[in-house]
Amino acid sequence: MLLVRPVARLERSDLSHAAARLGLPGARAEAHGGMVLLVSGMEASVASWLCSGPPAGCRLDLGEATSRPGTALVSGPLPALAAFAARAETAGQGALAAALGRALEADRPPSPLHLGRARWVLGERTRVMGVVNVTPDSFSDGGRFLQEDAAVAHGESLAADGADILDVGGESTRPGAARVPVEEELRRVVPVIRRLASAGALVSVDTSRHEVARAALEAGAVLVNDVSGFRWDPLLAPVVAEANAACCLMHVQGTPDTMQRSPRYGDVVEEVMAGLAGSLALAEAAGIPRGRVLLDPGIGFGKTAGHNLALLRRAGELRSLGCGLLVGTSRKAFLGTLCGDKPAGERLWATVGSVAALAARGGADVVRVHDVAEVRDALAVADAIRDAGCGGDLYARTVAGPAGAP
Ligand code: PMM
Repeated sequence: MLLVRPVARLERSDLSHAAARLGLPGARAEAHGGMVLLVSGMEASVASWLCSGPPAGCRLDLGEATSRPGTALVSGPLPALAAFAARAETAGQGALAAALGRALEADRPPSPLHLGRARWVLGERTRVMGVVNVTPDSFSDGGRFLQEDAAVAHGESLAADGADILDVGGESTRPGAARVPVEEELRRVVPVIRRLASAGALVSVDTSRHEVARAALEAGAVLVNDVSGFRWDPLLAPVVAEANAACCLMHVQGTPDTMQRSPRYGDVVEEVMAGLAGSLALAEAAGIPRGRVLLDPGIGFGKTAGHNLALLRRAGELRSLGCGLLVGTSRKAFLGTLCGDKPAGERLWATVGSVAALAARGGADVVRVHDVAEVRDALAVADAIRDAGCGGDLYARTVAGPAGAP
């Protein structure tokens, strides 16, 4: 799949990593001003068009021909890259032009997300999805909210803590989890969703099954959170489309049964991006517009700690898919490992650290967490640091015009 993504450059070493991805010696990687775009999955005809007329005012490094065919780094000032995208369009390279155009827009907020009657303007602040697991076996809170009343009370308390949306799930997706019968999943989630939604909360349902999604949407849910990204149940996307609902499409390598056995990637960001692009295509084919789609890299779902960290560091690169991003790090195993093998119940501060680090870099529009009050405070600070504008009086005013203009 042809993909173009902006290389996140926090440090000089990021460029050498990009060069290594292309099989080039690190010393050859040099940004030619402005942005650096990593192109992969080019067919031979696209690559030879690229070589025949390198973009004016930009630098082009093609990937090593035998081991990394179809890859390139293109860098340059934004106007030169935009002109190059326009030239690709007129030359009949529509797919390359579209992918370049989306990558050039990646630092702009995606279009607002429509959730039932609500409309979230993305980019303003990081929103919080509170987790309500109505399960006996979820990895961090299994069994605590299995009874309907306990689940509803928990949802209400997360809403009072400031959750923007509540994610109600009736089937654990922890590694090795067995599937529950549909009737049982319905029995667990539908009454809880009905009560929370009728009390005024925005509610999402964490399910991969169309039967459960349909009943949850009828009971008042506005978003379907599918950890399979529409891959496991072909009837799910049409149910979401028909209800004009929103969806969160997550990437997973394998299934919960097998996913943590030995996850492997050549380039984790690229493969997750390709998977999410495929899920987005399934959504669009079913008639779900991008303004109703969130994408999620699936932290811990068929990924090692190293894969998770690379995805969190480079989450912004996934913005070239043009949708809002949801990220779920809450209490996950890699956080425990980073903090000296802490169990799930002692990963609150590690969770807070992860969402703050992510938010300060603009890496997520929504975070999915168990501990809403603590995360809201951390996000208030991280978002404020990210958006800080005033650096003293000289920054607060525009220069006065002539004749005493204000
Ligand atoms: N993680 C879990 C469950 N559902 N959904 C999305 N979109 N993203 C996630 O990271 C995610 C998810 C596992 O956590 P839990 O068992 O505590 O709910």
